[in-house]
Amino acid sequence: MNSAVKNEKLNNWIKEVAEMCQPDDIYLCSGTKEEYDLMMAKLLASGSAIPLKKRPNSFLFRSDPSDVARVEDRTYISTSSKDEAGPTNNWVAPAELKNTMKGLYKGCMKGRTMYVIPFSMGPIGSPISKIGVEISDSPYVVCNMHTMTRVSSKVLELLDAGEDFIPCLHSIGAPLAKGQKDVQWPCAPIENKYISHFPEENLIWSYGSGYGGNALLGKKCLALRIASAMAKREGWLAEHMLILRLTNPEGKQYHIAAAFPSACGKTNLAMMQPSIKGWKCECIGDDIAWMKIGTDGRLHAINPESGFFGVAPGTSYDTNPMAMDTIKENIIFTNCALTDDGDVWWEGINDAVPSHLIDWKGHDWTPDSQGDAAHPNARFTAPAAQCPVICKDWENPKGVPIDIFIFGGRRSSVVPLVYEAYSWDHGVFLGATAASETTFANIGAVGHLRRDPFAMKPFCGYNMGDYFQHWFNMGEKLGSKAPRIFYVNWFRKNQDGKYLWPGFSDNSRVLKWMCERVDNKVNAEKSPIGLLPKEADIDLAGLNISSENMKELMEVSLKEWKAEIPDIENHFATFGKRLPESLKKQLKELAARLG
Ligand code: SAT
Ligand code: MN
Repeated sequence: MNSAVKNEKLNNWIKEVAEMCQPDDIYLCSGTKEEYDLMMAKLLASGSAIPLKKRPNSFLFRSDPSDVARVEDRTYISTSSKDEAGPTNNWVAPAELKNTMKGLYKGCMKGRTMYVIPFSMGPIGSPISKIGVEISDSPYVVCNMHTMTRVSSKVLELLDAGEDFIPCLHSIGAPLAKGQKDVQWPCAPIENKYISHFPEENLIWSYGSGYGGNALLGKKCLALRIASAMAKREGWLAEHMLILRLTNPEGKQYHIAAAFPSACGKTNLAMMQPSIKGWKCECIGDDIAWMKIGTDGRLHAINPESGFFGVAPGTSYDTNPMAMDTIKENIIFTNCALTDDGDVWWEGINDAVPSHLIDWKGHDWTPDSQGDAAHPNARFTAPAAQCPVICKDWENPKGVPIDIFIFGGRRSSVVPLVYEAYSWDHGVFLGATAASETTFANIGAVGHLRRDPFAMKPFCGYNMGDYFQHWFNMGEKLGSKAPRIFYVNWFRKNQDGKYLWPGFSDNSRVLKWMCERVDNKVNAEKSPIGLLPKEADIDLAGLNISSENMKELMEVSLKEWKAEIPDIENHFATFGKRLPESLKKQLKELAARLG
């Protein structure tokens, strides 16, 4: 190791893991630029990284075709009883799961270097932050962790000063025999992949995948699954939410936290540039929010990450110009296509489809080829500080006070563009019943409707019935200082399958209405599902949208909504005794309003 670790718990853990995984070498990471360059040089030499002529200090990676997204089927919440993990999680008893995984970990780092990566989620030293140490045998993970988290030797100093850390063990599960040549993206077959969490002891064990949330353990594993369980115990919130600051023409600021499932446009909304005059939007985070009640009694949010792991396909100067300007240099691209002049390309990046590309699998591609050139879950890893509209308070350890919560998902029908909850409890009901058509962000069936409560179905580290109750409890603590809650659907389609709402920068029109509701500037119309905007109250100035389209967008069909009730009942039934009474009450009230 290039430097000694003084912390006893860390030292013992490193020894224990090294004995089990048997790496050739151990390397303690310090988080410097030199270290990043060194790792990249290794990845270039091994042929894993492809330098991009068109983007300084940027590299393209191609994953194994079996390792392209999170694997929810192979993700476990291992609590002592199955009931604690609840119906939304896969469960295996801790002793059994550890036993299985120890068998896989044995000798799994042979022929490789074991990297010890000390990192902070949230600004280093902030009382709201948490420390993790990831052990990984992937230099690609080291580079990504540098961007997505704060990797630093200062974190070790905090450990020396007595702070605790969350151990995050990761192996790609591909030992090398002596003389064996490495492949471009080593990983284990799907049946050997395990993404395991032991929330009762704040521990993460991941095996077999090198991709995104499966491998960058600070993200979904620590900042959501483990943190949500900690937040429940400690009385705060760890949520799958973007955070943005909206400023109105008079200079008043509003802070919005919004939960949408993976690949439903959180990054686009977080960096959105309003199409309405005089309004300004700044980005604080695009994926995760940690929120605590401050001394002022309000809920304050921080973004625990320091980078964006954004979906590339569909990102363009039309849809998200700020992301395009963020990813000009110092970027890791994964599973994008490569142009002949050394740039990345993906479906939707611009109108011009090149006549020749190398696709994400490394094969020649022309517009006549079958299949996409970039994988639909291709990603960019980008430093948040490079975003032109990053908010000056994005690293403020005090966080920003949240005014508005938004829930939503992808629904081609039924759900209107926007509505407001009648109360906090009704808002919790909206979060708990949120549904979305599934995307490529998880390996599994795409496009089918699933209930994804609070966009946390894949990320809640304990029984989701208890999670709902935790939200009710937080509302009680917040009282009149609780944020207002809204539900949106940018994705409603007409009968021809065309989107009814332009989305992107025009979503500012919907956010403006929310701010005006918060300020009691506009009344809303009561409907069975919640409070709807009055026709004239969504600012459509400069937007070419027909009033028929607006009507269709805002339509609440009693018949369609009545048909949702049995589905919600089934969804709720899965939580059994853990389903809060308040949710049953909300469902009854909805049914009564629908008549
Ligand atoms: O792969 S990640 O889990 O980090 C991305 C996502 O699904 O949101
Ligand atoms: Mn996400």
